[in-house]
Amino acid sequence: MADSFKSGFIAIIGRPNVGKSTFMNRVIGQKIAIMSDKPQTTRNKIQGVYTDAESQIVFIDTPGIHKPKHKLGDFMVKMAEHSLNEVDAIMFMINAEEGYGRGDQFIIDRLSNVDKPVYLIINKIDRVHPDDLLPLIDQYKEKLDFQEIIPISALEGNNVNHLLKVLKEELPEGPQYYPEDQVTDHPERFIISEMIREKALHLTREEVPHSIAVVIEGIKRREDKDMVDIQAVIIVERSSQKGIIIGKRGSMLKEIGQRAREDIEALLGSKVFLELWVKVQKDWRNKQLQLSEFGYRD
Ligand code: GDP
Ligand code: MG
Ligand code: K
Repeated sequence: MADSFKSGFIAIIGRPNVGKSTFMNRVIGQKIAIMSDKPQTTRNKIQGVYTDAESQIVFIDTPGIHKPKHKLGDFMVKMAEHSLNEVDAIMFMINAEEGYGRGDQFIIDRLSNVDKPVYLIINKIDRVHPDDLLPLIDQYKEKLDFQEIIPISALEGNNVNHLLKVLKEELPEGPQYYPEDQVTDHPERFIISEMIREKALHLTREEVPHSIAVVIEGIKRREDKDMVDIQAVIIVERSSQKGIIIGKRGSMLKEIGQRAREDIEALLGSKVFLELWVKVQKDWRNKQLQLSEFGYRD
């Protein structure tokens, strides 16, 4: 490994059908393509991990940043802005064939609250005459101060290597977060854990400290039906806190689970079976460093 290995997180955002999945497929390759064929992947927030000899780029799709079909609430929008502030750079992808639209305005409004470099990626340039790009560029330039504007064709590959090179330059020096052969993960884990944590704090009227943690131990979509199984553990530091969260004959934990499940179902767009339990673990914050997952970096 080179001694100045670079790594980081890049959010890909953009309206549906602009070519985000196509770009991921091209960059990450075959394995992710199989997943992206499923219609729910766009709601699934898959992330792709690109690794080469000197860098690792973790691409994430940010829930709540796209104009929602139904109202997901302020919480989601806040979470989306929060997670955009956690990444190293943002790729805002548009379709060269289309003009500026309301969906873009929604995204640009979110982006204007975010203090990270934003790259405007104009995709599908194979479909337009080069002369048509300039007015489009001018139109978007007015809306936001982009770090750079890069036209590509995700389908045919034009300029994709250049884009990767530019993105790599944006990344800080850092570790390899994921093994080379791991190309996807569930970035929605963090949001799901925050949803559960929020319910726990709210329903116990904050009788437990904010430092409680929720760790998602498993997320799996059932093959045969539209159902996602999730196992999560609420970690507290004292057994008295465990008692509060479990409640009388488990009533509190049941309520937390029920409310969290409703939010998670809205997030994932499918039914959820949520298993929730509570564990006492002293000093868990010190152990936090061992959790390399995105979202646990304070
Ligand atoms: P997403 O919803 O943003 O993930 O968009 P997809 O990657 O699913 O792409 C939507 C459609 O646009 C698909 O039919 C792709 O084949 C097509 N597409 C994506 N990128 C390009 C491109 O660079 N050129 C052309 N001509 N079509 C593209
Ligand atoms: Mg897609
Ligand atoms: K996607």
